[in-house]
Amino acid sequence: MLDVLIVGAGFGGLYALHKLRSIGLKVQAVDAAPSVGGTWYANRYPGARVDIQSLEYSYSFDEGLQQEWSWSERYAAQPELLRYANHVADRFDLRRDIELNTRVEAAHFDESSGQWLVRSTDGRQWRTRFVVMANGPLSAPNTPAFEGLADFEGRVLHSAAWPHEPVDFTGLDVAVIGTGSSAVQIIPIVAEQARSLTVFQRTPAYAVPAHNGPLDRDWERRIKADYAGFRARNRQMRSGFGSELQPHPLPALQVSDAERDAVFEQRWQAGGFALLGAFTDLFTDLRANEHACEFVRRKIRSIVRNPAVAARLCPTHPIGCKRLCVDTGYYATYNRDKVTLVDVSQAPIERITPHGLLTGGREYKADLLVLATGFDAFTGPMQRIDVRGRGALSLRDKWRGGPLNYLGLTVAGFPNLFNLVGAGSTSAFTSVITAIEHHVDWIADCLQWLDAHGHETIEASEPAEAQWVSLMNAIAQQTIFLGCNSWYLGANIPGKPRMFMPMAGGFPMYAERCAAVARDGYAGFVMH
Ligand code: NA7
Repeated sequence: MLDVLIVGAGFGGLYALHKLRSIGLKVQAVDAAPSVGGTWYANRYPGARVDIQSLEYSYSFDEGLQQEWSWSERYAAQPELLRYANHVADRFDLRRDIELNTRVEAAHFDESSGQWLVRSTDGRQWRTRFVVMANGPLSAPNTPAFEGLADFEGRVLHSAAWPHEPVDFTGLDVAVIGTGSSAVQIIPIVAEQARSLTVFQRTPAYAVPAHNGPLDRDWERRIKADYAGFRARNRQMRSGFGSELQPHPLPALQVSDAERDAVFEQRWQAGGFALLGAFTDLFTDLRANEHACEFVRRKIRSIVRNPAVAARLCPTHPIGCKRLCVDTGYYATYNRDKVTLVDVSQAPIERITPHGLLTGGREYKADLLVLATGFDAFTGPMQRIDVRGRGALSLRDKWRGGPLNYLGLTVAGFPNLFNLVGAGSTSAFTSVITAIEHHVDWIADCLQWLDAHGHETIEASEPAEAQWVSLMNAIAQQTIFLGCNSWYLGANIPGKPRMFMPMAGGFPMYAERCAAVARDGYAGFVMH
């Protein structure tokens, strides 16, 4: 019998295993993949790279680890992130408690024993007191049900299920569907190699330059001289990162056009998410947000030489409403003669033919099709497992109208089950590793508190859950996030209920709420 079974051995599962083992619990982690690393094992497409600077997208829980690890680039590429996950697994001797190639298909709460029974697809079973779902909010790839896909005679590759051997695009006519973060990274690289590249765009993306390059060693030394202070300052930021570039003291609407543009330009030069941190009202005031939108549109028009193509690339939704893309040469790629941009916003992809794609009554030939079509975010990974709580309540049923949750960590009716960085948490808006560490530390404190107080189980109450969801909705209403069809809203998956799934209140507010609940003896939870 286990104390804790952890589903997933990505960055969340690895830290959960380390932390929960360190407080004396018997812990087992399982992962469907043949490797640790989670997202950074699965997303191995060319150009896959983190969109938050590596000095911030890394674990803070161990001073030795953060001092000894040295990133080669400002934004690490997928192979380096995977090496880091493996290094962490070895350094903290985690592998002895990880079963790889193990896909969990069911987790059922047994009310008579107060234990969970977890089953894998190969028939193995575990009995455990607690379950930590560390299967990642973006781990269920979305393959749209395009008619004719099975009849395509070339190769079809999904960005999140990329083959292990290198893919050579040389001499091929390649089609990419999607223009989200994954596509924005893939497109410039495919364009280098392919004979031709046709990009099928449903919604244009805002992309800002990463200005990636070798990590500045002086900056690294300065951060490492006080890494703990740097992390603490980051945790005071709404996003949990980016403390070195504080927002302008005035809102965007209270400065002159010239000053606003100078700030945006400075942020554009800094690269990455800095642009969205320029002013405090960009996420709460559509008029302020529009200034940032127009700034990026002007950049697009200045980079892309063909005005018609530039116009097609200019988004109209609020910037940041969909996750901002951090790019290397994305817009400039459209200046290549061999790259064609096809707008499928009005005339959707009708079908995949044996030799290409049909849209707007025209067939576009392709030898290789890349689906950079994203994920069934937050709920997909959870609902692909048959999770049943009290009274055999199925999570699939409970979440039919959207992912009800309390604190983004728990679901009423599912005792002793914790969901890492899922719906209701700030994960999508922070450096996810900061969010992971916060969740795991909260769970570890909670489990120790339960034992100290002689409780066997903890579960969210329905009123607390309802209040949390209405708080999440109320906060989202005050932002620009409801102004587009994003994966935050479930709008990218046909038929998925629309509910704004992340908590948009910012990391400090969220962390304080979670801390207050714990301080109040786990207010909103029922213990037995
Ligand atoms: P995203 O950001 O969800 O992007 C998926 C893209 O695929 C996006 O442009 C979609 O258009 C497009 N898409 C999805 N379905 C279709 C159909 N049926 N037809 C045409 N186009 C379609 O996923 P990513 O993998 O790029 O990034 C996910 C996150 O990973 C990212 O936000 C970072 O956090 C890291 P749409 O915009 O929905 O119109």
